[in-house]
Amino acid sequence: MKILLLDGPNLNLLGTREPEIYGTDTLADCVRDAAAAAASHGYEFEHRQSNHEGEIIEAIHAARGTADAIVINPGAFTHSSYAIADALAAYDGVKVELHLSNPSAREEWRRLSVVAPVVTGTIAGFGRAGYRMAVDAAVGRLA
Ligand code: CA2
Repeated sequence: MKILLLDGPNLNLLGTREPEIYGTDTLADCVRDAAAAAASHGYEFEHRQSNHEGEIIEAIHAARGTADAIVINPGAFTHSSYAIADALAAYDGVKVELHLSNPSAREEWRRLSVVAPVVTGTIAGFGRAGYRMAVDAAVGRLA
């Protein structure tokens, strides 16, 4: 049983700017929490971060038949990528959309998530803790 965590564009820069929105923790800190949560439930865990839409789509395709759940923070692709939404729609496992901030409480253009209609559920606004929560939610849905 395996959980795939995907992080989208610019999340590799986490902890370097806008701490009032995203906190001071790095992506490595978030990934460590998610990996520990997966291990605590007896799940294998893989993490990928990419700044490229096509690579994220390829990773979702590769998860078909190899991962039981995807936790994905698509970054700004959340608001624009019908291609990532289509790839997620073609994935039959559990899908958790994850955001550090609460995009609905920010600029108008962040209020639309084009992936929201094709995921199992969304966790947003809890910062670093959301990474652990998203893994717990995925495992809970799989159990
Ligand atoms: O709140 C989230 O997790 C977001 O997915 C983060 C995206 C943003 O476009 C979404 O609307 C919400 C931005 C990721 C960039 O993150 C950085 C954080 C700190 C420093 C630089 C980039």
